[in-house]
Amino acid sequence: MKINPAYNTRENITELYNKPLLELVYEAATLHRKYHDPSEVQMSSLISVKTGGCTEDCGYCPQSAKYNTDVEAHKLMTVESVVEQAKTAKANGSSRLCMGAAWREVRDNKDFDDVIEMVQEVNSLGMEVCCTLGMMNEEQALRLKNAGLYAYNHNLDSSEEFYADIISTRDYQNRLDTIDNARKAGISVCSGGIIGMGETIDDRIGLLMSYVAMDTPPESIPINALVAVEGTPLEDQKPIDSWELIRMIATTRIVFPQSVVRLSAGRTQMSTEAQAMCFMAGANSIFAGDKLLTTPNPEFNEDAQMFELLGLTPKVPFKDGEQPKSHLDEKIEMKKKEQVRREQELKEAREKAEANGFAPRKVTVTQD
Ligand code: SAM
Ligand code: DTB
Ligand code: SF4
Repeated sequence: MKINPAYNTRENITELYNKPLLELVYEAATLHRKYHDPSEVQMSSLISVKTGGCTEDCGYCPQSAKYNTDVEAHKLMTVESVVEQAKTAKANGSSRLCMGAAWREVRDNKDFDDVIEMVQEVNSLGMEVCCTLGMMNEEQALRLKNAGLYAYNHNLDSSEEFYADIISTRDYQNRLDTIDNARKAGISVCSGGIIGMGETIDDRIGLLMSYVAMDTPPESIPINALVAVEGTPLEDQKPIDSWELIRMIATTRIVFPQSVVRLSAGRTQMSTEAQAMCFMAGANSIFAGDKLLTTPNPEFNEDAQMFELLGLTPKVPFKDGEQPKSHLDEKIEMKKKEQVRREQELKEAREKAEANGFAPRKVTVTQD
């Protein structure tokens, strides 16, 4: 039951969303127990591998170059430092590592080659690797899949109607196309939204309806509470009430009984009691570690205490699917061969020149 047949229209999902809260949570908890082990919660860690300077204008995002926020732009991290951070996340109980880049879309350049290597390396640590790199085409999705990517995160954020109010530099269909490309490449889909941006309840239901309309809904659905960051157009949005988040999580759990529902951004403002209600309502994943991409998140040890208190255990990797194999990447291999060929040519030219009595000239070979 990937989509609950009892709740697959706008009308009956709205009715569900508006049920008395405890009824809604009870129904969600009951279904949750049928399809999942309620004591298990997936811990996923985020690394912002490329921060800030993004050309998009997503109204909620501190990484857009259009807004004046405290986020400093950084170029792509090195493969080594990503692997170091991944090891720490694994040692702290995370089974999944999600690498985020402040890109509008993936480009076929050296940075993408490096991301491919990051995916290979983190997959070889035995973690589920997820990326969120903006839009991508089918060929790029396949390269990521062959590198060992497990999941791709690409949020629809809200309803199609509300989308244009928060983003003008791309449209909803662009997002749907990228999700489709991930799906076609055999990558598990992670897609969800944000509440607290000024959207209506209809918009929240509209987000869920976009997933109901898919042949296969996302395996993983993150529900974020807006982190209102100074300098963004949504800086003055009031924090949403925890009850609204609990209601949204319970509704998502009931409509998509088999998906993983992630209690995502916004946990620093929530009490342990409110988070406990989210787990009761069917949330079975969190982002772990003291930072999301650029904003704070509870520390590993705070979450460890909460897990202990609530009797929760971290989910082990690859419980819902096989570990993908990392294959050699054709493009990177071709580049390496080309580099070897050019170095050989230069060596021969130097030897020939020296044999003819010319002084050697210093030449540096750079890789594109
Ligand atoms: N650039 C890529 C993209 O937009 O898909 C990947 C990174 S982007 C930061 C990933 C997601 O983070 C967004 O789709 C949005 O749902 C979420 N996000 C960004 N800023 C947020 C904020 N201030 N509060 C809550 N969620 C946020
Ligand atoms: C998702 O749904 N939430 C995460 C992850 N996917 C990439 C990102 C939350 C970002 C919150 C704002 C920030 O830290 O920059
Ligand atoms: Fe760029 Fe992603 Fe932020 Fe939008 S959400 S501005 S695409 S980093």
